[in-house]
Order: sequence, then C-alpha cells, then structure tokens
Amino acid sequence: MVDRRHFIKKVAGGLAALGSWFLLPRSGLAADPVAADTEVATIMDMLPGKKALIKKSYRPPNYETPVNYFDAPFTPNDVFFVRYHNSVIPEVKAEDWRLRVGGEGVSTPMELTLEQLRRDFKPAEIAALCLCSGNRRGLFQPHVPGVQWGSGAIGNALWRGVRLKDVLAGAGIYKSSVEVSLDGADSGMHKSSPDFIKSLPVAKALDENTLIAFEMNGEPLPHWNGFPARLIIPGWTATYWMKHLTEVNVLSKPFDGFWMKTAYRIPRDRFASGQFSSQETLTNMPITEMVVNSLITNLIDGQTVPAFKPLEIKGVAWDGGIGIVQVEISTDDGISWHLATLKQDYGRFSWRQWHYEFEPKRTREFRIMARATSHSGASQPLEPIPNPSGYHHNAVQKIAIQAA
Ligand SMILES: Nc1nc2c(c(=O)[nH]1)N[C@H]1C(S)=C(S)[C@@H](COP(=O)(O)O)O[C@H]1N2
Ligand SMILES: [Mo]
Repeated sequence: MVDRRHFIKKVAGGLAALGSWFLLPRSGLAADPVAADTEVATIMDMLPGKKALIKKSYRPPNYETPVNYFDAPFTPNDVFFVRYHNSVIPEVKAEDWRLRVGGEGVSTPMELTLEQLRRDFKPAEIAALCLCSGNRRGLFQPHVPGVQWGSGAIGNALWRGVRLKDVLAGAGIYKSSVEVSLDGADSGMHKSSPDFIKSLPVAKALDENTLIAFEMNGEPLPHWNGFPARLIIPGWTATYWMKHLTEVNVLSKPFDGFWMKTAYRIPRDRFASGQFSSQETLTNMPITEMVVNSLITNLIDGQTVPAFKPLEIKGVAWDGGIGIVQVEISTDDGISWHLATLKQDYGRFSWRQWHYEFEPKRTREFRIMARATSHSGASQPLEPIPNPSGYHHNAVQKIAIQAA
C-alpha cells in the first residue's frame, strides 16, 4: 500500500507550464455553455511520472488533461488523464502480478503471470479513445453531483496486449454464462467504500476488440493508467476499462455490486447507444457506448485572434465505434455551417482529428461552433441531454473569439 502524500508533489509553476493560452481573459458574454461555469481558479498538480494536469481531487486522484494536448492524434502517456474511485492504489510489481480467471461460468479456473500472457497469446493492437462517462459533467446546468470534470477526462492511445476472448477460451466458458466481472488491485480506504468492480455482457467480453493491454503508445502502461495490465473496451465509456486488472470472473447471473447496480446508469431510451439487457430495469440501464461528440482543441472562450489573417480551427470528433462521417463548423453562431477537413483515420474506435481554415474579415466577436455526425446519421444536440449523473455531455460547443 502506498501513501499518496509521499507521491503527490505540488507544482508551484504549474500554471506557467501551460503557456499563455491558459491565462487569456474570458469574454463577458459567456457564449459557450461548455466554458461557462467552469472553474476559473484551476489547480495544476503533478503526479509522479506525469506532467502538470488539472487536479479535480487528490484522494482519490482525479486529474484531467488540458485540452491543448489534444492537438496530437495520440495523447502522450505523461499527460493522459487519471481517474480513480478509491484511494488505496498499490504500486503493482510486474513480477508479482497475477491475473485470476474464474467464476462459476468456467470449467477451468486459471492464474496467469504477465510473462505467460505475453508469451502464450497472440498480440493485438488497437487505437481507441478512453473517455470518462462524466467528461464535462461540471458544465451541466443545473449542477450535477460527482467529479466536476471539464473537457479533459479523455485521451486517445494506441493500446497493445492480448484479446480477452483468447484468455477466456483457455478457461472454458459455459454457454449459459451471462456476464464477466472485472476487478483491479485498488480498493477503498474504509470498509464502507465498495470495491470498484465492473461487469460486461459475455458477448462484449468475447468481442475481438476487447483487449487486456500492457502497452500504451508503445510503452508499458503508466502506473496511474493501470500498470501492468488494463482492459480496453473500444467504443464503450472508460468505466469498464479496468486498471491494474487482477480478476476476471465469468458469472451465471447479473453482477449486482454498487458500481453496476447503482452507479454509471442512464435513463433508458434517452441516448442513442447500445443495450446491456442483463442489467436493465424498467427505467434505467448501464452506460455503454460513447455518443457522437467533438471538441475544439485550439481555441478558448474569450480568446483574441488577429483579424484579416487565416485562423486554423482544430479539434477532434468521435463516437462509439460507428465512425465519424463529417464535422461541420459555424463561425456565425450557428447560422451557416461548413465542412471541416477530416485528418487521418486510425480506425473507428480512435478519435478523428479535423481542421477548418477561417479568416475573420472584421474586427468583432465571432461565435465558433463544431458539430460532428456519425455514419449512422447521429449528430450532436445544441444542449446537453439531462440525466441524473451528468453522463454523455455532447452538446455542440460554442466558443466566442474576438478578432482584433
Ligand atoms: N482499477 C480501476 N480501474 C478503473 C477505474 C478505477 O477507479 N479503478 N476507473 C474507471 C474509470 S470510471 C475511468 S474514466 C477510467 C480512466 O482511465 P485512466 O485513469 O487511465 O484515464 O478508468 C477506469 N478503470
Ligand atoms: Mo469514468
């Protein structure tokens, strides 16, 4: 067990490290429902092995990435966001780590070392976006309880590991199995804090894209992102992406722990996302796929830009795995829309970068908006869709910039 106090270093110069974009004045108009009401007094803090990130809470560690880092196709490991529910986070040693595969739904329980996982199974690699279900929760009006995330509880990475289905094949899954539960090495400080255990429908666990990853962007996973191994469930929000994975159990009935039965639930039929039939009630269901969304990464609300000079508007767009077909930009508060250029496609589970060239031809305020559409035709709403836990915030961003 590791005492976090020895690990968390305050960074006095944290704000300066971000560069001047961060300190630009905000417009008095607060046109951006995303920027409006975000914390102004942001605290930057550094976890060991990470650069300064935006601290949302210290125990457990919850740190988001400043959006300017999202200008790269893959988010560097040392600025990748960190999200934990519980505060006891052991530093797992690769040699000591074991993955236990069991539950009443398998014929042959197993225990595997990291070495065995690497050696005995076919490697698999995928570019996939890791998005916290509650990203942008802090922007919901009225206020919703929970970590008050801005837009930075997200990151795109190239994950490498083995397929969960290959590992489960060795344990012999019974056909009658319903769910697969996932547990990690972390736990709560008090008996009253429920251990963070998630479950997946068997079909999702056996999906060829579901990986146990050891590597992130060509390096071992950072401690804070799940060393030595974590689950990757491409397309689904990151709540299922168990870090420091230690236990996978195949179950003959729905898992009823707090983090499935009570938390991470959305009203049924309010979002265009998939099913999780073994966990659905008459009124609600677990969150599953990400919804179509986009983010402008190089402009902030209230920023001043030079008039009569080309301005490249840049950002990213994503959905739950259907793929982005177009991103439209408005520079006149939503009156007219123009297609942005999509950059390289790294696969349907990666985010897609885009850019749009615009020249402010007057000295005045311009209201910039970005709207992504997926191959299914789903597009972003103008206002976030209300739900009790503030998930799936995918409203079109509105950023006011001043051309001078
Ligand atoms: N062991 C463990 N895994 C976890 C969590 C956790 O609290 N403990 N949180 C989940 C949630 S809700 C998110 S958003 C992602 C965040 O992944 P990251 O910290 O690598 O960015 O981890 C997931 N896996
Ligand atoms: Mo999350």
